[in-house]
Amino acid sequence: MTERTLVLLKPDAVKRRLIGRIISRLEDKGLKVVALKFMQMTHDQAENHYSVHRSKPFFKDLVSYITSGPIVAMVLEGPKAIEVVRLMAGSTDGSKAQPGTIRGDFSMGIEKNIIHASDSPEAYSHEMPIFFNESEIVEWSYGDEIIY
Ligand code: FUP
Repeated sequence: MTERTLVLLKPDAVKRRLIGRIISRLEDKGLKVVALKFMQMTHDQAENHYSVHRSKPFFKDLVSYITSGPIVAMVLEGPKAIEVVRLMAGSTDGSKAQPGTIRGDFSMGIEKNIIHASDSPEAYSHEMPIFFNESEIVEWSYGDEIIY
């Protein structure tokens, strides 16, 4: 079933000039970009995005980090897109993430871990409107369904 997921390339990905390489990996897999934005998150957006972690000891540092520089926000579409992008992202802690995953290949840390990807349809429904209006999501077709 085709679904959508919200992906963020975090400030460390942008500062390390990894935007193109990471988007290439996601495109190579067959995921379709349906929305894309370069932006800097506000404090309010960051607190809302990470609201499930509000009571955690790392919350304050996480909010400062995610607002410390520009990010890329994307909505990607594809069959089981949520599960597929989570697999490609790898475990939260880059030092433990499998080589071959985005975090496994590009991160050594748990905070500066390059990428965020929605972990459920409920998370997507919460996260997507923080970054995009419904009108910014573009419905389009490759014109070749064999892509999947
Ligand atoms: P993930 O879904 O893999 O992005 O991970 P979580 O939702 O568990 O955590 C969200 C973000 O909090 C992570 F990307 C990094 C940060 N984090 C920490 O900084 N310290 C921790 O101990 C756990 C998570």
